[in-house]
Amino acid sequence: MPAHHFIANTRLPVSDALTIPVIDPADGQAFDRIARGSPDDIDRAVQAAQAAMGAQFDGPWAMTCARDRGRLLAAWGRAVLAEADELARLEARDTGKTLRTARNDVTALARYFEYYAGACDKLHGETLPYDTGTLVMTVREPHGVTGHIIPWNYPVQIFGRSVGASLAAGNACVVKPAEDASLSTLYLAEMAARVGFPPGALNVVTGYGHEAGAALSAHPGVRHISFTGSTATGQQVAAAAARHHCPVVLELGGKSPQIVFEDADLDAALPVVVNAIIQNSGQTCSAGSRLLVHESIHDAFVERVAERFRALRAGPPASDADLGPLVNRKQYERVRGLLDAARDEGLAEAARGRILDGVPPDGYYQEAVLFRDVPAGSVLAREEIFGPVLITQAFRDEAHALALANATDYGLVAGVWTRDGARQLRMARHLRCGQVFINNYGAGGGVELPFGGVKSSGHGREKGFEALLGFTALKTVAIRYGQQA
Ligand code: TXE
Repeated sequence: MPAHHFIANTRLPVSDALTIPVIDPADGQAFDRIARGSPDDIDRAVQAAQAAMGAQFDGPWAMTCARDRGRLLAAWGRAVLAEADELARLEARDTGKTLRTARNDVTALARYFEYYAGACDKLHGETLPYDTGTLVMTVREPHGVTGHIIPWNYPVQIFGRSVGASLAAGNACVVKPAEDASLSTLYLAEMAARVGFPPGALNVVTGYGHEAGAALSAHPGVRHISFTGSTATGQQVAAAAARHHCPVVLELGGKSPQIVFEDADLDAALPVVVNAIIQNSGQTCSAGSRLLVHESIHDAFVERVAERFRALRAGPPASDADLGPLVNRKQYERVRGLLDAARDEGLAEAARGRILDGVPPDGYYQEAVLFRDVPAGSVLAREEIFGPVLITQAFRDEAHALALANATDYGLVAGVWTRDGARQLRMARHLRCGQVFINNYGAGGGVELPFGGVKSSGHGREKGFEALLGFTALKTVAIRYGQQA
């Protein structure tokens, strides 16, 4: 299929000169091409979305009632499940994630559509006490055109949570997927047209961040932006959006601690702690990348983690490997560079997994690596690595654990393992982050749970009903019907 954008339910092919190769991270070879979107393409997509909304919110999409928006989302969710295998294969090939992870992502995508389908007609305002003689009510309205800049680590899940919520709230969307992972987004847009979304409700422009992404965040027709990605790019997106007073939700990186107290159920903690860093080869914003363990059990518990690390295998997505390759050469080199910097600091590896024999030589395979007793000032303790690299630190007591956990610019997630109920509540209260998971990590990814960060991890919330509220503008309507008291 020729490289194209998808605007107003129509494929818009581009000339070969305006394309970007799609690289398979498993072997480093190009297997497809996507369109390299320009500011003009973004403008076309925004105009299509504006036409769907109508200048007075009287266009075909704006006039689609909540019940029917819900039915469309539900139909889309069913279509996703019916084509789950194909979507997962496409996603795994494009991103390098294991087929197992891609399958989970697709299941979550369907669940987002299902959840937001049911939420469309429960999104309501309030009536407020005021004067006698005046009725005041609030009405939740869509922003209009929303922009969605999506990263490559969980393309379908992030599409589902952000586009699902935005369409449920009645907005029309323009999506700019990551240049490294656009295929599933294009596939989903075709599916949306097939299940009946009207032209312009969902538009996709592929391309580079500094071209198409920058044009989308700077477009004055865009009235809300949802961005997931790096902290530095998030700042640029927010600055561009601020010039036209456009609200922005930023879901940025993390350096999330997993804190294991001496009274924890260590058998339950062990597999979860390991999975929290190797899931998606560590390319997860909420990766539990710092393991803080009470000094009385640190060495013994870390040895159990090390044993697991030694058994981990990196390999192609379709194999039975525990970790797929990293997404691209840039990410591969970044992780290798941070590991080199750690060695320059004199940090010693406590354990290393392995790469399966016979993997293609140009694939971006990175073994899982464990470093123990890493000083707080080390590059590995500070930087988001976005690879399967876990560090450990020992803590003396609860206050020390909190100080270490909060000693980061980020504030996305924290995991706490303890059986002490009062300590659970104290930790939940004092950890500076967007979500705290106690005796679990990630709560199975529940789509109902609001998700987002504080500090450099961003602001605003994705997922759950909270995200739906964020995709609306509140209008206050006051009706005078009698004498004011
Ligand atoms: O991210 P970028 P990159 C972190 C992770 C990773 C690092 C770099 O630490 O190692 O970021 O990854 C688009 N205006 N995360 O370079 O640049 C881009 O095309 C508008 C954390 O891939 O932030 C893509 O669609 N958009 C993270 C998206 O932004 C721009 C997920 C993300 O790319 C743009 C990914 C611009 N000027 C990386 N420049 C998470 N929070 O989950 C780029 N983009």
